[in-house]
Amino acid sequence: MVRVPTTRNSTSFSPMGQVLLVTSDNEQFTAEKEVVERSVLIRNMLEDVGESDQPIPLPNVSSSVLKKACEHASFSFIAAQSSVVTKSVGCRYLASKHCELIAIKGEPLPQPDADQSQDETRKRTTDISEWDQKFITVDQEMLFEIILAANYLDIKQLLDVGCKTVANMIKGKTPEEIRKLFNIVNDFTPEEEAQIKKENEWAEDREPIFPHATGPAAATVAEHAEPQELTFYAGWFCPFVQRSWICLEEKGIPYQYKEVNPYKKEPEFLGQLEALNPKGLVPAIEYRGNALYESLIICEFLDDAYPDHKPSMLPEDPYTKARARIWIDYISKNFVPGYMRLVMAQEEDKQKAALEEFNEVLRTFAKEVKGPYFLGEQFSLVDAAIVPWVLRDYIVGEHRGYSRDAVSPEWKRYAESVEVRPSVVKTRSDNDKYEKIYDRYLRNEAQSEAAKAVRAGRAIP
Ligand SMILES: N[C@@H](CCC(=O)N[C@@H](CS)C(=O)NCC(=O)O)C(=O)O
Repeated sequence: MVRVPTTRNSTSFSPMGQVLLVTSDNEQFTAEKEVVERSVLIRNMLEDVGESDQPIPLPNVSSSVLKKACEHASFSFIAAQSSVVTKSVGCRYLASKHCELIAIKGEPLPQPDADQSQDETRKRTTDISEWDQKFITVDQEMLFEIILAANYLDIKQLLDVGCKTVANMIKGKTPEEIRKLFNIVNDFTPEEEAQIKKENEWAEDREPIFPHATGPAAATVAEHAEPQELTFYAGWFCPFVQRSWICLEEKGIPYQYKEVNPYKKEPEFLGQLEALNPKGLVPAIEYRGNALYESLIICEFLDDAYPDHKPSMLPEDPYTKARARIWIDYISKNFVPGYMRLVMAQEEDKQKAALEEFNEVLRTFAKEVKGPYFLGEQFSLVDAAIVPWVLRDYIVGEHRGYSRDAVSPEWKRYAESVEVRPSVVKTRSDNDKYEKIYDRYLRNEAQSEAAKAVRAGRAIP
């Protein structure tokens, strides 16, 4: 019988209970209950069986891998305990003993468990603490066994360390080098390989953009493949495009959707888009042989060119219409740049200032909302002008501390009303695809015209 390293007999100094585990090679382990409960699988099993002396079988984990898993669980448990004021004297003692040990060895302390709000960030970085790096310096067979065991035992932190290690091994390598590293046989035909390369070409671009709409927007694109008197040159990812797209959908105007990547400054593409829009930006439209651009101007044009297609995006009454335009102008001058400044802010103090400024802009806007939409019952261009960024507010939620609740109850209610409007849902792609684009903005590395303008303190083009 093996006693797991880093755990001790509970009666000697720890009030924690002990658990008996049996591995695939029939070794028996005793381990501290609170340590092995880092495994969701074991925690659930213990809950199911209740107080019992019965050993817990782990038929998918060998003794050598379980030893490693427990070593990791033990350290992350200790780190968590040492970072909070523990209730149990035994735990505190255990924690301090291990911290002393680490301090003597001059090693950095492992980080405590990431809480739920840090979950997304955790997934996106490949940073590994020094302790984890040493821990995971094992041969490849053991590395993959650890990953499989972490997945089976459902130990989030250990799985992260394993997967990030593999991700770091892959980073920057060619497919051939990766095959060599992991001993993978290339079973693609040259034709299959060429096809895969072509499909993934976009990832090599300076501003990599997934090539087409996804989620509900993909179905909307498919419904608008046939030529019409109006061609909509669009990028599925672009919030400005979404404004005009929402108006097309609201009004039920027949249009042909054409996906263009405005960042891919290829001569034939640029020729086509620059002829349509001298700024080289999407959205642009071609209507009976004439070109137009600028999202909000396209929206107003649709009202004028298609008067029989209801609803109108601006109200009939001149005063209400003028007032709607004041708030559309407010969105363009305050809200959109405020959102971008917040996304692109790097230093903590700048992020904090940008968040305060952004929240204030939203609060001011929300006070004017009649509800459920800006002008009341009628969905209008004010809503279409702002809602693309309402859909994308989870980006600043995850990375910049924004929350709808923290703005105001009026804002939260408004955001929840506009984001479920059918024309909004129909033009929406999957969040994970938007996220990829915002990665570059979040690092302040985006090279779009809008990003360059924000960086230089100029108005967005
Ligand atoms: N003011 C323009 C902004 C359009 C815009 O910035 N579009 C972006 C995509 S979201 C673009 O085409 N960027 C290409 C580039 O920056 O080179 C509008 O409202 O239509």
